[in-house]
Amino acid sequence: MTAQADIGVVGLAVMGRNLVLNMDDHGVVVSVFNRTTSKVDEFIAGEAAGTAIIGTHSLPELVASLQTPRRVLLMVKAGPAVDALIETLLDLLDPEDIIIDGGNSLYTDTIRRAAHVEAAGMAYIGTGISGGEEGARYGPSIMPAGTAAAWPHVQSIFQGIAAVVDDVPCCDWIGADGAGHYVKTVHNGIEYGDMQVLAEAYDVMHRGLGLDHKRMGEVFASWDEGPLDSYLVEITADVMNKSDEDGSPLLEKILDRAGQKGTGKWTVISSMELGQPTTLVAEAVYARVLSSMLDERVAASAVLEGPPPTITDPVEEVLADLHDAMYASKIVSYAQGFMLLGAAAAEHDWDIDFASVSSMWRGGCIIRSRFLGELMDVFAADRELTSILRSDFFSSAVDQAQAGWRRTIARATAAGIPIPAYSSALSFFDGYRSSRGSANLIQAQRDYFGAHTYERVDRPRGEFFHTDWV
Ligand code: NBP
Repeated sequence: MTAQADIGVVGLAVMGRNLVLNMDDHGVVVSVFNRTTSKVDEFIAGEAAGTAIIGTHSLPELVASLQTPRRVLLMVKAGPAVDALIETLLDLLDPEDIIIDGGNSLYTDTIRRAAHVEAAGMAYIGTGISGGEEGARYGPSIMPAGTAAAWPHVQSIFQGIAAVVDDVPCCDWIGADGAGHYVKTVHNGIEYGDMQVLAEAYDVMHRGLGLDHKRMGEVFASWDEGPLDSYLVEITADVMNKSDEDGSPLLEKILDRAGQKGTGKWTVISSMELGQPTTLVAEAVYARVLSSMLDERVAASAVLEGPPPTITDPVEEVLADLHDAMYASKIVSYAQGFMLLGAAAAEHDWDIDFASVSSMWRGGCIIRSRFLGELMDVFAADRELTSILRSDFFSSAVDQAQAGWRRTIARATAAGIPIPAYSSALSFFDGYRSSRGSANLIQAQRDYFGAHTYERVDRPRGEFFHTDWV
């Protein structure tokens, strides 16, 4: 086999196939391999017919087809398959060659793998790729990190196939080892949050106000014209308008039992480990967990009473407030997500540029939105900013939305409609803006039962006191 391909891709499931076709569209010569080799033949004879894509039937054949430095992109199921492929490739590749993992790997696995591959003299890139099938085919958001020396060898390929917003590709170098997969994980966590704030708006409109699906579709479509303009709001409007075969709204035929694959949970676990209050994502994950306990909920609904889920205030007022509740909650969620990124960057010594991350998320990925452009501007104006809530733009946006946000929570709570994302975001906001809260009592209790000591407001920080409380 002649070494003619620019990059080899292992894994021809939905993501791998579409990325390969995208690369081919951009003049990149790709050779491909899949464990089940019949899928290589089907791909070459089918979707890839007439392209320059090269099919191979073994990893040695794939490696032999590549120009040096060899670039091998793994697009396989995250987990042990990645480790097994790396071990085989280390025997086949030369120093300076590059192994790239484009799956949804856990960032701690990527840190371990990067060290392992670099110790063998090769380069390792772990990259988040967002946007699903459509993004992979026509322009995803790509978040690569790892061996910095490898970036110039993949930059033109990655930036060439990525989504583009305002002439800027939604792909840039994130940092060392697991930084790219970490950024992708937080992206997915934020995605859980964005979906939850939309689900809560639907519940308030549907059960609380009794709006029909056409009207709800119009409300979501109108929100897509303003500061909430985003892919997820747009598709939510489409979902409202979709009818089943009998003409009734399809949405009401779907079991309210949400699935999850783990990246939201990883975000929350990491936030706990790093001591960061990423509360809205946590509530979004827990809301999915509670939703999945369907039998338990059905049994509980037979014995537990609550108020009728009816909101009787004027519809237009409720909708205007609901919009503000969504917007303010979303601002808090992104503030929390970037605080988490900042803590992870400090912990792992990653030099993550928040303006660049916001820019990369503006296109190609599920959370793409107008909001991310504003976020990018805020971070670009102040590279030291730790929380967007302290920026002029977002503090004034929250200020304007605050009254409607509070009224929405009051109405939903009085009507017994769960709004964990809105209310946890507001509790965070109220705690975050308080220079004195209630943790003095926690410290007193801890000192009472466990002699854990406390600091005093009238003494320098770092001096600890214990009281004999009885
Ligand atoms: P899947 O995650 O469904 O994985 C299927 C691929 O992995 C097939 O090519 C399969 O080969 C291969 N594979 C498996 Br499973 N075990 C293997 C092993 N031990 N050795 C070699 N190959 C193995 O594919 P996907 O949905 O295209 O996703 C690929 C990656 O991208 C995943 O990490 C996923 O989390 C991530 N991702 C997916 C999406 C999405 O929307 N689907 C979006 C963003 C990121 P086979 O054909 O022989 O079984």
